[in-house]
Amino acid sequence: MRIDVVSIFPEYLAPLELSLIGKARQDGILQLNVHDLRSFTTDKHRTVDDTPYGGGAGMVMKPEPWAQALEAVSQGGASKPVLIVPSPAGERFTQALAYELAEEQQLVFACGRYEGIDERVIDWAREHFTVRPVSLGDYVLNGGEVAVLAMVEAIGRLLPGVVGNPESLIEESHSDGLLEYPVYTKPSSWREHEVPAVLLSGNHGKIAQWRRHEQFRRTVERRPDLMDTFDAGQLSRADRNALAELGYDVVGGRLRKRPEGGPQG
Ligand code: ABV
Repeated sequence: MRIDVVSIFPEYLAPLELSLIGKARQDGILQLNVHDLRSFTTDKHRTVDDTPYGGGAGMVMKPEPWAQALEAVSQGGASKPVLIVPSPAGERFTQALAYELAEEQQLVFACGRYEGIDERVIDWAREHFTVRPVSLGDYVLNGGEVAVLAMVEAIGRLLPGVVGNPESLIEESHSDGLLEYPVYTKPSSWREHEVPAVLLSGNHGKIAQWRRHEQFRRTVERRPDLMDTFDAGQLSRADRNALAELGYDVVGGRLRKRPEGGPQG
């Protein structure tokens, strides 16, 4: 995969030289280039922003340096590259979107600063790219760079050969719509806190069932919104019993929360 990142703070992307993503670059699995937007300006002051038409606070990124940068990075390739524009006004970045983007030949990330990029860049870019404004979550950063660090890591680790043991990709939080179960290592007793006895039992059926129950328990507690969209169509009797204890019944392949104080609650 080829990834190009355009930013006025290319040094912000330095962590992409480290760890698994850095290794993927060294191994040639990932070809990642970071570009300084200012190198595509032509004026003496290397200006990238200007005041907003219509008034208001802050500055807007000028269109021409962006057009020059995006033209420079989108040379060649069989398919249109995907242009990802981090923005609190974008669609949510999810594990499902990470899997989808991991299939692309080329991704280009456009890191905006100030109040945003002149919207005409987004319109013009649709001729050359598949444009995806993407949000990491409902909070505001100073620019897209930190969002790009997160997205490149989430996408890069899905490329074949980046994560050493592919099995560790399978059982992760969010892959099956539930949060991950808690994990423990030695010693079995630590500062008067004990590892749950079932994990020391050697009974792998019971361990799998306990972990599944913990996934449900955690998801109910921390992310009840995920229970509403969970695919409950193919659950085992043990799963349905665990969910009943947590106050959820299966109705038409979905989970339905039993009214507080109702039967089984
Ligand atoms: C991009 N906040 S993504 C540019 N959550 C500026 C702010 C910002 C992003 C996000």
